[in-house]
Parts: sequence; structure tokens; C-alpha cells
Amino acid sequence: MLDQLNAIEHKATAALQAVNNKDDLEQWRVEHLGKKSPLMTILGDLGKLSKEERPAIGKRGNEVKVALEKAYADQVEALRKAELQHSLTAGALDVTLPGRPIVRGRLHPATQTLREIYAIWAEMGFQVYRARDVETDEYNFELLNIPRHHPARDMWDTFYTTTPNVILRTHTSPGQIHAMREYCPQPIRVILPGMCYRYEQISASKEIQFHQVEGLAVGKNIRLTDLLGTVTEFNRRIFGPERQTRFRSSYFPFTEPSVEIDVSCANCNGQGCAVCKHTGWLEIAGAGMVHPTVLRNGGYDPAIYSGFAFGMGPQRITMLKYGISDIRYFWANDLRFLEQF
Ligand code: FA5
Repeated sequence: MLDQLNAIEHKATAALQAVNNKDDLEQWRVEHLGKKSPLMTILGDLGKLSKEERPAIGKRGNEVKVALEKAYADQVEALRKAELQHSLTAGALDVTLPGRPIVRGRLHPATQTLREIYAIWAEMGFQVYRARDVETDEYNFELLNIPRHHPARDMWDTFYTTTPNVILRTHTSPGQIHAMREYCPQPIRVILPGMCYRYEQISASKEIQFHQVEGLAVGKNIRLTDLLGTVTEFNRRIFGPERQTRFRSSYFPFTEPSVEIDVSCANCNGQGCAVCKHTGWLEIAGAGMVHPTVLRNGGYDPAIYSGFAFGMGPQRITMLKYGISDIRYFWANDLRFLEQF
């Protein structure tokens, strides 16, 4: 019987050499270690042996069982490794191939300029005050000293909603009234950025929607020279020290006196070119001292308080900075334009 056990071990070990897949391995296990295998039959029948035979046969039988179980476990591990190696080779990646480029989003040029503007005014002590895009006729016109009959309404014509007297704002100036009514009687230093809308003949320099950044300073002893100095400093910071600032007298119903603010043309350095219509200057904002009627409408006594205000067009500022020839590029959503910023 010992010879039989040796032969079982020899045969099983030899058979295992030929096994190279999971199915065959399972079949081998059933054949050589299964309940009905010759080895298990001998071990199961130990009780039928004589007392003398039993210890030696039992010992050897167990040795063979342990050896075959170990060989089986080793083969399971060998097959697992071979399978892993195979899948690594079959699905191998060529890590030296260039990857697919990740398309990076970016901020719209209008947003970039707005953020630059906020940062400069913040450094000068002006905080952002948000006002609404949809306004009433009262705030957009009346409280800004533009009554119904006023001819200035023609150049600020806008889009009307189906609700009477509710319109899309033509400028950020109605925000002045909101800010004053909220802060009165405290001093104010705010900028009011946002979208404005006009019933306008679209051209290279005019859109039906565009951003404005309004500025408002209210307090005691605020003078025109404060406005001129503050705006000149802003221009120096946003356009660089080589650009010049010019103030021309103008008219707005809500400021007195009023000015237009021009910057020397970056394209021709003030010499005159097509961009600046051969004047050497580009207008970037309207401004002035807050009209006494407007101060009063905001709750401030014009005998005690004064203030300055300005309204600038950031799209024009961006055009000046980057030499953009047509304002219509801003909202046309053409990636060839947007990807340049
Ligand atoms: C106003 O809107 C006044 N509310 C500005 C103001 C504020 C004056 C406070 C005094 C005190 P105006 O219509 O000029 O002014 O517009 C101001 C700026 O907005 C212009 O200089 C220009 O940069 C921009 N802007 C006006 N209309 C358009 C348009 N159709 N398309 C693009 N930008 C425009």
C-alpha cells in the first residue's frame, strides 16, 4: 500500500505539470484530491487496516495529501500570476504617446476687465454695490432729474416690459439712488457695475447691451477736483502711466457741472488714427458733481453734502487696452475671439 501511495503522488505530480488553465486545474483537484480520488479512498478506509499497518500508511497518506495540496496551491498562484501578466501585456499602454489636450476654460474678456476695475477701485476705497437690471421709469429717469418731457430721454431709449413703467435700465445711474437711500446720511464710496440696455443702432462702437461701471462718492466737502484727481489716478492704474486723461465739459441732467472723460489713444499714442477717429482721444466715461436734486432724491441735504459720480464703459476700456476694433465681438460668442484672452 505504501507503493500505491508513492505511485499516487508520482502520478498526480506529473499530471499537474501539464495543467495550464483553471478548468484543467479544477479537474485535477477533483481527480487527485476529491472525495472519490484514490488517495482519499485509502485515507477513508484506514479503519479497515490492521493495527500494525495503520500508523505507517496513515502517516504516509497524510504526507502525500499535504504535498498534493501544497502543489495545488502553488499551481493556483502560478496560474493567477500568468493571467495577470497576460492581461498586462495584452492591455499595455504606450505611456510615451502624447495625451489628449485638456481644454481649459477661461474668463470672458469683459469679466477680466470688470475684475481689474473692481480691484483698482477697491484699492481706492470704493466697494461694489449691486443694483438691479430691471428698473422703473422713476429710478432710471425721474429721480435722476430726467422728467417725461426731457429731450435727454431720446438718447437713453430702452426696452419696455409689458408691465407699465418697468424697463431695462439704460445706465447704472439709477443705482445711485438705491445706494443713497440705503446709506443716507453716511458718506458713500461705491462702484455699481452691471449690464445696461439701449434701443440703439448697433455699430462697431455701440451695442444694445453693454456693461457700465458707475462710481459714486457722497460726503462733506467733496469737490470737482476730487473727481478729476480720482479718475486720473484710476486711468493711470488701468492704462499705464504713459496714457493721458482729458476732461471736456458736457451735460447730464443728473450732474452739475458735467464732464466727459477721454484717454489718449493707445493705438496711435495720441497722434490720430482710425480707432480714435483722428482726434487722438477716446471717450471712456461721463461724470460730474451729483446734481442737488438727485442728492435730495437720495435723502441728502445738498446744503451740507456734495458728491461726484461717473459712468464708464468697460467694453470701451477693454477695446482700448487690447486694440479691439468692434464691440460686437463681445457678445457674439465666437471662440476665435474669446480664446485670445
Ligand atoms: C451715461 O450713461 C451716464 N449715466 C454716465 C454718467 C454717470 C454721467 C454718472 C455722469 C454721472 P453715456 O450714455 O455717455 O452716459 O454712457 C456712458 C458710457 O457707457 C459711455 O462712455 C460708453 O463707454 C458706454 N456706452 C454708452 N452707450 C453704449 C453702447 N450703446 N454700447 C456700448 N457702450 C456704451
